[in-house]
Amino acid sequence: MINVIGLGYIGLPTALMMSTHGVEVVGTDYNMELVTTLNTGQTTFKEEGLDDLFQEALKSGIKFTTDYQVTDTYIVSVPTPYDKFSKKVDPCYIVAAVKDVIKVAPKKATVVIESTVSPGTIEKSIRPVIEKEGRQDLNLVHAPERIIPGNMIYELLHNNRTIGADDKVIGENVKQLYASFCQGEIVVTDIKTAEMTKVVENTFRAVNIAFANELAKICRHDNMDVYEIIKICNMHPRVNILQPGPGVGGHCISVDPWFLVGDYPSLAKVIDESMKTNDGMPDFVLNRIFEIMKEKEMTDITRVGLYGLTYKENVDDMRESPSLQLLESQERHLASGLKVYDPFIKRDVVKNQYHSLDIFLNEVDFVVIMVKHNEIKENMDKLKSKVVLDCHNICELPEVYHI
Ligand code: SAJ
Repeated sequence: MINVIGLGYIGLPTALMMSTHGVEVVGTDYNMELVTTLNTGQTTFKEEGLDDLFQEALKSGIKFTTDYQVTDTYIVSVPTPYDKFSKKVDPCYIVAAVKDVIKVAPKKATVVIESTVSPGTIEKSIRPVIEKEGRQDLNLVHAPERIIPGNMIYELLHNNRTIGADDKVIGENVKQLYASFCQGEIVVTDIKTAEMTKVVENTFRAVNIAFANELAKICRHDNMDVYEIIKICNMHPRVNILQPGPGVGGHCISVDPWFLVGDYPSLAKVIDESMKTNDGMPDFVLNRIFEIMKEKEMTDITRVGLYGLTYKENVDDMRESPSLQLLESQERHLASGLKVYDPFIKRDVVKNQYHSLDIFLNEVDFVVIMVKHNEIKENMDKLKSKVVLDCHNICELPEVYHI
């Protein structure tokens, strides 16, 4: 039996996937409310295909509880925040989960950590925890998750994976477990390499996006079309530039690269600058709104609306989202009034938030497309009479503004 600890964005789909592939699974989370929701037959977030997988897993006998199980394999998938000041990873949730596992784990059990951590974290922060309790018999393994919100189910099945272990045999055993559902290639390596590869993957993307954002600023300054330029450059066989945007959100690409800056401040220069570039984009958009209002002789900020609150398209996750950062910046500048709408956010989370696209559009003359949800792509004609700042180059109406 596998005990999956932490039933969030990664733990839940992973537990369901194993359960539907012949593995006996118990999911544990210390959040009683979350466990109750799952036990009443409902999922806790929206994700393509998740509900169907959940129903299938219930039929396969998956269980959810707040109790840690006595078993030989644990998978820990809890969040890893970072300290905003030092930029270092904060492994407190992993430490807490491992301490709880130690209390019940039988001799020689394997503890697989899926949560993203910076290189050396397991050695520096987790191993001492098990040693302090005299539990050197436990096997620590790192199997960083790699799935992208919006396409999690497909990617769980098809992505390649990395398993880091001290011992090849233990690594191979864990590989067999993941191979129960994973059709990709599974590489076994050591723990520190596995930790580093995960952070590097997200850093690669963050730096590439920062490059695109920097190009957007250069092109804005000299009146060039950044999208046309990136499109042509990407026709070169060895160039693959990502897309500029209103900023980078989510709990991965906007967070993980900071771990390297925090641990290697005098070495991680390109990464540091890239992160600052991406973090500066919501302010850049705010400034574009100001410029466009001036050009259009608009003075009423309450007639301006942000479309989208989530960190990217077609998900309901708002963590670190560029829209939230922009609204915070508005407040820091002692201003208020921007209207907001997102079809995926049903509760009121910010001021002046709307829950109907049509009512929102009735109340604004200037729409800023912050997120490229399918909904707005399908309703582009409703923006015909509006001033539009399209941060994703998805709107083909004439006279649209870009970042
Ligand atoms: N973004 C851009 N321009 C782009 C692509 C994305 O501005 O060309 C923005 C998005 O709008 C979003 C942010 O970047 O705000 C991040 O979105 P994303 O879709 O690139 O990635 P995440 O954070 O949802 O998921 C990433 C993935 N990592 C990589 O692609 C290397 C995923 O595979 C990881 O599992 C996940 O991080 C994680 O948990 O680490």
